[in-house]
Amino acid sequence: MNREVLPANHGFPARLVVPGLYGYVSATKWLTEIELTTWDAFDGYWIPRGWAKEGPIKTQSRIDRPKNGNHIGLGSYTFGGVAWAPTLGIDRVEVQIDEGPWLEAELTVPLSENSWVQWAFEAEVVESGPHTMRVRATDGTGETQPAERVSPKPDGAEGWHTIRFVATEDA
Ligand SMILES: Nc1nc2c(c(=O)[nH]1)N[C@H]1C(S)=C(S)[C@@H](COP(=O)(O)O)O[C@H]1N2
Ligand SMILES: [Mo]
Repeated sequence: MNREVLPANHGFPARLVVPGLYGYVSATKWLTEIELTTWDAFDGYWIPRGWAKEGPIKTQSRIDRPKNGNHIGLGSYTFGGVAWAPTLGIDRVEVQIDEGPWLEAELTVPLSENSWVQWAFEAEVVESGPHTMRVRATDGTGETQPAERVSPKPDGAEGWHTIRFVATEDA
């Protein structure tokens, strides 16, 4: 890792990472034994515990700036966060402030279709008081992440990340 022998706390002697799959079905580490079997004949550790056998990473996006509950000043503000859709890539990220229109954020150039993409959205905050903000991403196939919330179990969370922030004159 980083051109050095894999350290024990990162999984020595072997670390398996499969792009596009959640860790629980792909990120084996601290390998002690390999058994040759078939997909149907074997269930990994988490499967009998109620998690799905296949765990493709879902298209997701997140608001990091501001944090939920933050106070921000009136005037120009750069909202920001990340989005990811391995192995499809991120096509676009849109944000919605209060009940306004969905507007496209700017994206950084991703390292690959598998990597997280940073997004930024500059806006003029003119109304003081509480506001709501939502974000949603669209992947390389044109599919937009679903609005409805779904819990992580059994195969990954869904829903549009939503935060509240307060605009004040003296933040
Ligand atoms: N040996 C071993 N490998 C494991 C696990 C574990 O408990 N033991 N947990 C898995 C889960 S659930 C995840 S999310 C990833 C986390 O990898 P990380 O250390 O890079 O966060 O490792 C996976 N590999
Ligand atoms: Mo996990």
